[in-house]
Amino acid sequence: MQASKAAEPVRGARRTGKARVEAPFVSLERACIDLLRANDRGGYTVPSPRLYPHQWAWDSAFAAIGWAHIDLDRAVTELELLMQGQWPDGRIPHIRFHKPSADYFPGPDFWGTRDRSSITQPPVWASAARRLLELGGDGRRIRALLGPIDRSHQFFRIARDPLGYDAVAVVHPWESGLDNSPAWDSAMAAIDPTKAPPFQRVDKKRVGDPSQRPTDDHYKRYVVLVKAIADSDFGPGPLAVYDPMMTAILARAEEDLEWLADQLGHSELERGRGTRLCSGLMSRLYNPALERFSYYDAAAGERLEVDVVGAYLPAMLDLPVSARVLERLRQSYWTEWPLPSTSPEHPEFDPVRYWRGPTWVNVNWLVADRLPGLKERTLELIERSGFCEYFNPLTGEGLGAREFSWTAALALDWLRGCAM
Ligand code: 2M8
Repeated sequence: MQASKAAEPVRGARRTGKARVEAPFVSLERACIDLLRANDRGGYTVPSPRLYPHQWAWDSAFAAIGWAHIDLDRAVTELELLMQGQWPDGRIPHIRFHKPSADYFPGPDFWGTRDRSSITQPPVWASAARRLLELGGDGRRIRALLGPIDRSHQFFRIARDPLGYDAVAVVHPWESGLDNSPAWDSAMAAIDPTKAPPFQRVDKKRVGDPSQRPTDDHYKRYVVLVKAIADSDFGPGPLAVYDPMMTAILARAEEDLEWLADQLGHSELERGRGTRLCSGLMSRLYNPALERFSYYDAAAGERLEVDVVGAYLPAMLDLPVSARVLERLRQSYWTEWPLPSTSPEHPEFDPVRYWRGPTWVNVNWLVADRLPGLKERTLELIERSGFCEYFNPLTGEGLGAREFSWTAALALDWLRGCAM
């Protein structure tokens, strides 16, 4: 499919800043395009202008998927800039700080780096590159990304699998992308918040209602981990939790990288890594009694049975148990506005606090082709509440940042008839 040329703005829609991006929309598709253009910083897309003014890794890959429907060359540039931030050991930093900004904490000085963070994020960039090629992106430019993408995948095996499980263990909740999920609570309990150096949060000022953001106690622990990683020469630090969702995303990315290598003639790629990750998921993290996946705290040697959406996300893959896991997910997570990020039955479920209950468009996008009705319901939610960062799964209220890029990018991908 060829990306079509962007249409002119539609009259009558409400404006915020330069873009017409607030519900009700005259044209949702038009509003998605306007939002991505408004959040473009000349080659990379900020997740949201006020709360997240830098380049975040998985946000950027999702934005590239949106851009592919507007301007394929611009979409490839997004991934090129993302890969340019790569560390020598292959990791793609979860944040790249292109310009200084007082609007975000922690900045590079806190990370102990010049212009990038020292942890990574869910590796969705191979899957984004695949989408770009499928939509007609420049094969020569995309081929040049395959070596760096390959090295970014190898980083997980070298530095994020301490027990040799053929799975991914995150070293910071921020690395998982689901930062504040109850999945990390028990491992984070071992991190001493009193060790945090003095710091000033900016996020609470940007999102008016602090009940939608992590608590100060959690933030102190995040900061302690950032410092511990810097102090260990950017090695793993004290936390390592095997994460089924991150592992599933990498397994999908490995499949997509193999597909790209076949299409573009990249013969150096080592094959079969995706299959190994699927075996790791099944043998190490699947719990047949619960019909979902577990987390595993490698530092404590403890299996963690937490009922959060990430425990079901491996069902995005063709695993022998996927149908069963999807059925469970539908039974427990089909709220008024699915999917909540934490089961409503979980004692820590909170419908407004970030990653502890709200619905997120990127999570839905990852499984939507396997859960009939989810795509339509999510588009309805965006039509109704706008391009919010996340949404109350019970009421549909929009929460967190407004003008949030991946909400628009992935909605546009759906509207143009694509599925993961
Ligand atoms: C959130 O994470 C950042 C830290 O990386 C933050 O709260 O400051 C998460 O939702 C993460 O998944 C996302 O990539 C980032 C930017 O949208 O915001």
